[in-house]
Amino acid sequence: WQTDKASDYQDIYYHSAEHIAKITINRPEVRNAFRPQTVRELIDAFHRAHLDPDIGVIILTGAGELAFCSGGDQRIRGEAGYQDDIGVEHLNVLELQRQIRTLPKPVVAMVAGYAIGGGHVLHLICDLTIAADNARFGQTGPKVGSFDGGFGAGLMARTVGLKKAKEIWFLCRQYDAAEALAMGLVNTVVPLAELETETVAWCRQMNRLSPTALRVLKSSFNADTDGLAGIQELAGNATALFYTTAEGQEGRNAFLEKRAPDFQQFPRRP
Ligand code: 2NE
Repeated sequence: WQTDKASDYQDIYYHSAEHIAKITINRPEVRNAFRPQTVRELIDAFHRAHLDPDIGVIILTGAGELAFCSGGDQRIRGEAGYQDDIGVEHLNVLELQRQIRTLPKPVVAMVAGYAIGGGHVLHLICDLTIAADNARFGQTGPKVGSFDGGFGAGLMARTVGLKKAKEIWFLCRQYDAAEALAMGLVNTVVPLAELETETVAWCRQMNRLSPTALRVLKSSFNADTDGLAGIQELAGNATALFYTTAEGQEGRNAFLEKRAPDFQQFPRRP
């Protein structure tokens, strides 16, 4: 992996290799819990990977073998969110969730150890999850006075079914990797020592496929759940593809050349 020297992140790492970006939450002393700064840096890193034409697939992971992420840092939880350095309270992880969901490249959660609370929702939001055999999953919200009724509830129900999703939230149990696989919460489970090799193999396989097909498919999976925002995402791909056609370009050219557009030259296909 190459370290990104341009960034001066405190809470995360950004690495890249072979058209893969690897974004790592680096707060192992708190099981990779996030604070507002962590989330701000993650948003910046995902933005970077999104815009980099050399990157096809993104991995999200946690430093060390004990945790992927344990959710919001409870030590700095104030009365209306998680406090930053100047005392402003945030729930900016919700913005990060939307970003991971809508950025047009596959995002793979690489989970060793705990994916708990808001950290569990982060892996859920990722397109695929590769789990090590020591991974443990669960929500804690009702135990610690919190909940995620957005994607945390709705996407969970779509992923594992309504009954199981309610069990996960209502009982706050933890599930091991085999149980997570059985309920469709993860894509595969591998020995801890093989976690990164296997994850990279999945990423390489996706990178050999058509980026446009993957892009449109990702937005298609969102379209039926995300209402007009989902349709906007899917339709944006249609617009971008239309821009690449001679028919789309005729409209732009005619405007720039101050003439009437000639759309008659294009077929009206059945
Ligand atoms: C993650 C888990 C299950 C790990 O257990 P274990 O036994 O392996 O470790 P331990 O001893 O609990 O944790 C090690 C150190 O990490 C800190 C602990 O306090 C401990 O610190 P020291 O005693 O060594 O000083 N730590 C762990 N998680 C932390 C956290 N989230 N914030 C701050 N410090 C944390 C176990 O630690 C656990 O259950 N952690 C809490 C999980 C949790 O409840 N997360 C918040 C859920 S709410 C949320 O994330 C959220 C939301 O619901 C809606 C919007 C946004 C966020």
